[in-house]
Amino acid sequence: MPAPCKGTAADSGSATAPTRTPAARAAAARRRAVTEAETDTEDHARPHRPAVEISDVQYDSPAFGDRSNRSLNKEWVEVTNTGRRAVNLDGWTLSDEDGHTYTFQDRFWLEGRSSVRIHTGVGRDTDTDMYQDRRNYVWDNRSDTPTLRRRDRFVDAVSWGHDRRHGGNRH
Ligand SMILES: [Ca+2]
Repeated sequence: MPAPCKGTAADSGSATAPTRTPAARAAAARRRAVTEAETDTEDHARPHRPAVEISDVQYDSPAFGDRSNRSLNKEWVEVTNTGRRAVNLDGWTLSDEDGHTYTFQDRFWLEGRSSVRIHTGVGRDTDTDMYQDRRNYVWDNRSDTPTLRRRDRFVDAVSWGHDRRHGGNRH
């Protein structure tokens, strides 16, 4: 399959930029406080890159078409924590372009330097494999953009197929 291309994260580096007015400073301080609170569990060695990213996607199940649970589970998105510290994914979501959203299970910690695959079908969650428990494919084979968010804030996304015309509903 064609390699998905990476999306670009919104730049969060402006919090440390010099500011000129008290109001701007206050706003910057608020932003900084929020940023620091939210990046507390991330890898501080690379503050401008998300420590957690979408590292791989198999959007076209090799067993495409039969819609068996086994086939559904061969459709997956892999999420990797590239940082050293474990990250709590409580409240994180993974969505497709149509708004189908998977919410990570409560209190799930992704260990540093480790990955978890989010399978489309039904299964029992483990530290390395989690399941959306869907009865149909979710990642469109023609074009789609799995998007990872942390409480509605963009973290990472990958896209494929957007050089082609949209149309149809082939999963
Ligand atoms: Ca698919």
